[in-house]
Parts: sequence; structure tokens; C-alpha cells
Amino acid sequence: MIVQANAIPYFYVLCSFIIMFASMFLIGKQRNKKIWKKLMSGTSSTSVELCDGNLKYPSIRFKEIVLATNNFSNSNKLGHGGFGNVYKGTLEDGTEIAVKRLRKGSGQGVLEFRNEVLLIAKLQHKNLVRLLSFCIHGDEKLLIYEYLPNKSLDAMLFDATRKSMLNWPIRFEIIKGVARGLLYLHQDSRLKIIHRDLKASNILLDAEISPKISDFGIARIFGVDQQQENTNRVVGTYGYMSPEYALNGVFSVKSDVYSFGVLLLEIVSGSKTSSVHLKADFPSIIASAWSLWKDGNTKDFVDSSIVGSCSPDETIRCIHIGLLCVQDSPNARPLVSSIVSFLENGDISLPPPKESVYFAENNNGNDGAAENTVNSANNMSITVVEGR
Ligand SMILES: *[C@@H]1O[C@H](CO)[C@@H](O)[C@H](O)[C@H]1NC(C)=O
Ligand SMILES: *[C@@H]1O[C@H](CO)[C@@H](O)[C@H](O)[C@H]1NC(C)=O
Ligand SMILES: CC(=O)N[C@H]1CO[C@H](CO)[C@@H](O)[C@@H]1O
Repeated sequence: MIVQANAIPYFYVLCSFIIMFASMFLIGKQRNKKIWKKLMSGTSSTSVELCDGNLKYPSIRFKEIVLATNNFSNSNKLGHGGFGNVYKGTLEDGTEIAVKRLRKGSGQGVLEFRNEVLLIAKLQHKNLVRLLSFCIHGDEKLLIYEYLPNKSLDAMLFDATRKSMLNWPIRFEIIKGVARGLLYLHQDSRLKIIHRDLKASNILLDAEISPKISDFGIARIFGVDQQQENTNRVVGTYGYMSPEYALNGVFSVKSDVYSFGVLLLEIVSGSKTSSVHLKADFPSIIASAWSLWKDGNTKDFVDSSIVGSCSPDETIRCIHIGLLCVQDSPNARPLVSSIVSFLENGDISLPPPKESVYFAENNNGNDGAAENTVNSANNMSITVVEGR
């Protein structure tokens, strides 16, 4: 009798433990299933469980982004490119962000997209814009970046009233910073990132006017194959695209070097590659740099608003490096590692550049239609899907 009376409570306690564990197990499984289902159907906003520690805001929700950007209103738009529009946003805690809303139809699945984003988020360097978060919502894919208040290099460099704020020492630091950022992208051992759309509007300036490359890895995140050297989807901007990339879709670190060369020439001259108001009678910034450099007349190429602050040795050297970068043959162009040494050590002697003729003469003024095409492409990124 006594034994039985004691056994009953033990029995109940045991039973309740079993029931408790069983239900915990089932609930857990259900929850995992839900998360998995959400992931596969692509309808979830990213949540804490699905992200790792490289992102500053791992769990941002689509609703918050809509709120932050006034539902992607035009007044919040900062710019656009081949991969979609960029909006300024302000989170509830007051943090300012830049939101890239990728164009629909990247063909990439949710898991692939997420994996690419997490890989890109691991790339951190002081000359790269920081990726803070990402969000997937239905067929929307969004990337959240740090917001840089001083906007992009082109907004200062090509603005008649603001360009004088960029004196030569500042410009030289910008050139070196971009080269270091590009070196990091090209030579990071795990991921070799080819930017494919390097240009003045993709260089953002922080509060100290230090440059940060934006939009890197976008081609990977968007799902354009970076393993292959040849693509049928050309992404880039006229005026910055190397001949082999624009014509045949062949890209490599050397096509980025070409774009870097054009950018360098723009920074020294203060004029846009695609500008109609190019100096004198030259058909392109490359032709103008070549001709003036060859004649030893580089001071006519240098932006008149920096002649007072510039060191002729440094500007001549930069123009020379720019001309090496824009040579027609990719093999003749230096690697970014050499470019960084050339810029940082003025004693290293530079090889003579070969005249680049392809794009230097391609938009020669006689043909109005061709010129219009180039001018209207202007500062826009383009995505050309070539027929096969
Ligand atoms: C945002 O705008 C879209 C149309 O552009 C509209 O369908 C949607 O309801 C809007 N959302 C909010 C929260 O205002
Ligand atoms: C190109 O730049 C000009 C100012 O330089 C700007 O007004 C225009 O909106 C830009 N176009 C595009 C497509 O970004
Ligand atoms: C040149 C320029 O616009 N500089 C600004 C960069 O951003 C900081 C912080 O917002 C401003 O104080 C500078 O005036």
C-alpha cells in the first residue's frame, strides 16, 4: 500500500517529462520546417537564424526598408545603374543607409543569392563601401550599404563650383585609395572579384574625402557568372569599358585595369570620359592624354583648377600610368599590384605606353550618330545582352 502510494507521483512526474520533451522536439522540428519552407519559397525577409556575423544588421525586414525609404520614393533615389536603383533610407534609430534594389530577373535562387551576399560581406577594406545587410522579399532582392554623406566622386570632380575642393594632394590620395581597394578585390586569396563597372560615380567619398569603391561583387550577387572569362551579359559603362569587354564580353582583372586608367585620367583632367566639352579637338580623353603626353605638354591636360596645387612629377606619372592602363592589349596593361607600386614609389621607372587606338578613335566626331550614342550613354550603366 505504502509503496504504491509513493510510486504514483513518480509515475506522473516521469510522464510529464516525457510529454514535455516530446512536444519540445515536435515544436522545434515544425519551426525548422517553417524556416526551411520560407527559405525555399523565397518569401521570407531574412531573419536572425539565417544570417551570420559579418553583417551589421542581420535581421532587417522588408517593412522596415519600405518605411526607411518612403516606399522607394523618387525623392529618396540616389542613383541608378545596370543592376538597379539606389535609395537613401533612414532607419527608426536614425541610422542612414543606402539601399540597392536589384532589378528583377536575376535568375538566381534565394540560397545562391544569400551565399553570395555572405561571401561579399566578408570583404572588408577601408577603401570599400561596407555591406550592412540584405533582404529578400518575394521577388525583391535588396542590399543595404553604409550611407556616405559626401556622395560620389563624380558629383564633386565634374562640378564647376565644387571641383576646386579637390586639390591635387587630395586627388592623388583618392587615386591611391581606389588602387588599394581594387588590389584587395583582385588579389584576396579566397575570392577574386572583378568589379566590371568601375567609374567615378561608383567611387563614394567619406567625411574625410577618402574614397570607397561601391557596387563591387554586384555581378556575383546578381548571378552573372564570374567563373567564366566570357559572358553574354555585358555589364558596364561606355567610356570605361575595355575594347575586349565591350566587343566580345571578355572580362578579366585587366578590364578593370582599363576602367581604372580612364578614371585616373578623369581625376587628373577633371573632365568626363564621355563629355562633349573635351579639351581642344580630341575625340576622347584617351586621345587627348596620349597626344599631350607624347608632346611633353601634360600641363594642358591637367585640370586648370588644380595647377596651383599640383606636383608636375606626380601628374605626369599619373597620366603615364593611365596610358599604360588603357592600352588596347590586355596583356600590355599592368596588374593593379604594379599600379600600386608605381603610385607609391616614384623611383620605379615605367615602361613606355603603346598608343591605344581602339576607343581613342572610335567615337571620332565625323559620324554624328555614333557620337550621339556615346553621349547619350553618358554616365549610365548599361546591361547589354548580346545575341549568340
Ligand atoms: C508601396 O508602393 C507600391 C506601388 O509602388 C504599393 O503597391 C504599395 O502598397 C506601397 N506600400 C506602402 C506600404 O505604402
Ligand atoms: C548624368 O549626370 C547628370 C549630371 O552630370 C545628371 O543630371 C543625370 O541625371 C545623370 N544621368 C544618369 C542617367 O545618371
Ligand atoms: C566637401 C564636403 O562636402 N565635405 C563634407 C563631407 O561630409 C562631412 C560630414 O557630413 C561634412 O562636414 C563636409 O562638409
